[in-house]
Amino acid sequence: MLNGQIIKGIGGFYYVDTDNGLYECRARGIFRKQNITPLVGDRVSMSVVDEETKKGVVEDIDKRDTELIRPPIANVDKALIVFAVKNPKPNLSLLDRFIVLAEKEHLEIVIILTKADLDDRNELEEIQKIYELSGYKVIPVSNKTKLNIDKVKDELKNSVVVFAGPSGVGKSSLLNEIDKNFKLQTGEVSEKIKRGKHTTRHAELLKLECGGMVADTPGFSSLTLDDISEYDLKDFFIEFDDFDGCRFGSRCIHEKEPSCAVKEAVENGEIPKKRYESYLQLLNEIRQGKRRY
Ligand SMILES: Nc1nc2c(ncn2[C@@H]2O[C@H](COP(=O)(O)OP(=O)(O)OP(=O)(O)O)[C@@H](O)[C@H]2O)c(=O)[nH]1
Ligand SMILES: [Mg+2]
Ligand SMILES: [Zn+2]
Repeated sequence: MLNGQIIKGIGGFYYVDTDNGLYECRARGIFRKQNITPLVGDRVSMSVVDEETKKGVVEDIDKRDTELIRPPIANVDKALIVFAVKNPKPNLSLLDRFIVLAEKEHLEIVIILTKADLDDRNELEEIQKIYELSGYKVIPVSNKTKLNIDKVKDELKNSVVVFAGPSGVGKSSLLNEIDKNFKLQTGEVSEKIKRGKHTTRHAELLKLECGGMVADTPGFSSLTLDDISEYDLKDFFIEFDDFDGCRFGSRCIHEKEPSCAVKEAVENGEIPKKRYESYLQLLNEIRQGKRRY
């Protein structure tokens, strides 16, 4: 038996990186029966079927430290959430959904705003202000002018990081700037509808010269918050934490309750209105989703 990590999965094959090299593995049938899908990032035990052709079988999956369903990846400790300021137009509701899912997994979060070179109406600054006020680190980037590529590199040191965001925002382009050896495929954004073309098809973990690992992933265009209850949602909007003086204490969901410190902070501009509106929208979606079942 060998220990290793799945760095890529394509069409039922899992590529396991071990001290003895890279193996192409099938998963044991029992996983399918138990409804377990191996994920990129999984630490596994594998048996060798043929050493010559480097073929094997994934026998066992270690307990995951963290797990994301979209993009599908296990055991990362940090998420670089990548959105473009333009082409495609940033969907902040989608950004907030991803933040919620990443907070739920206790990932460290950094927001990367790409295509700064296309920002002719100062939209980048507006978005940056919102998320910095919420407490997040925001890095404006341009893969064209190479703005802040070094700052992104600093974020990758000694960490296992996932790049996540919609199609066409420049995740693979940014990784190619970080390491010229990656040579990841990048794709045009459609002229007419200004959307990405889903160029990256599979999540892939790549080794960094500085010691860490980074995962390029396929872009996504929607996210649902299936496993989160309406009472837990507030815990994943970290800016609410600073305001705990609600009359109903920790039971307050900051919606219709009187003397709510969070609502007051929104009025005062201490919590961004956009984020609070996003919170209410997600709260309602969760309730409607629950009613369906
Ligand atoms: N102007 C400008 N264009 C960029 C920048 N970064 C990427 N692009 C372009 O945006 C397009 C999409 O880039 P990709 O790197 O393929 O985007 P992606 O996020 O990996 O997309 P998926 O793999 O589909 O999820 C390409 O045509 C890039 O040349 C940038 O900073 N500025
Ligand atoms: Mg890509
Ligand atoms: Zn409240």
